[in-house]
Amino acid sequence: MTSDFLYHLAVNIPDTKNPTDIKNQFGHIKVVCLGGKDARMRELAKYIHENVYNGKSGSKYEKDIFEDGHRYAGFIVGSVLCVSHGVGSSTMSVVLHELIKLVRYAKCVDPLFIRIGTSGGLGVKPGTVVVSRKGYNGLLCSEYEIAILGERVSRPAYFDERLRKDLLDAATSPDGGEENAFSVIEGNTMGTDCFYEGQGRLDGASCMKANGEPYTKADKLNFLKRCHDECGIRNIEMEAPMFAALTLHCGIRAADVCVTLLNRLEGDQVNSTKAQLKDFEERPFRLVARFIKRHILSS
Ligand code: R2B
Ligand code: URA
Repeated sequence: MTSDFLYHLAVNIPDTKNPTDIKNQFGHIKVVCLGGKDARMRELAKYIHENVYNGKSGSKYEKDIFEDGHRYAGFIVGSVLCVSHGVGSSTMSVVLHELIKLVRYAKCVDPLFIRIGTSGGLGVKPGTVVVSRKGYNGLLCSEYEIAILGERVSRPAYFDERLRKDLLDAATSPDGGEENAFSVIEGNTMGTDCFYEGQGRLDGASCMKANGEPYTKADKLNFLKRCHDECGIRNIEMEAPMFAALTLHCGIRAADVCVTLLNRLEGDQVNSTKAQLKDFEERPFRLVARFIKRHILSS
């Protein structure tokens, strides 16, 4: 394309061969952090300003650079771009396509994409942070299937190994001790297209099996135990397979870092208090900020 308009970000690139403005604004970006909510991404930018750059990022990190698109929010802080992606794969894939094009037009060098999210845990203590190895879909296959031109296209859905190891390394201090008062583990992540029935919940508007009968608590627990025992799934969210597959397909190194808000073997309702939610949601910030300091800005 000789020109491009990234519609949902309201970013115009009149000359893709010579995208001077885009290079000036985004060419220095090394890490793109993605998370569901606009406000959380604004907080992440502030957190990185304070904790990675010691208050001296020199960035207008509170300004939403994608506000004209009215869909997603974006904040630049130093060499980090924090962007919201909404709920679910279809919503996130739109912003992901446009961001991948953006970093390519800007000629960013080996940019890393890291999703910082929330999830339901499987057999792990609420508040645990899971760094994903592979994404699994709701049929317990590690793939992302999408219809393209009337055909099923299936793509592998695993995350970058080196990036995952570096993130796990950031959980421990240089002397080998734990850096955090919370656990950081690796595990596989199921990403579903439905928060309720897709995740085997009993608190949705419908809880119905394929045969048209309602499913029971025992059915739910059987399924969740299969996820845990047969597939090594430790958390459930709504984007992992698509995110892993699209980044892998486009040659972008990516990671999924999610805190677990509850243990799904014990219940379905997310009823953490506001203070608990704030503490939990900040945990992936702490890990990713330490990773950026240790592995990105020091090199
Ligand atoms: C985790 O939380 C959201 C649903 O509440 C969804 O975006 C996800 O993956
Ligand atoms: N997000 C999800 O997708 N599932 C949960 O159980 C919690 C957060």
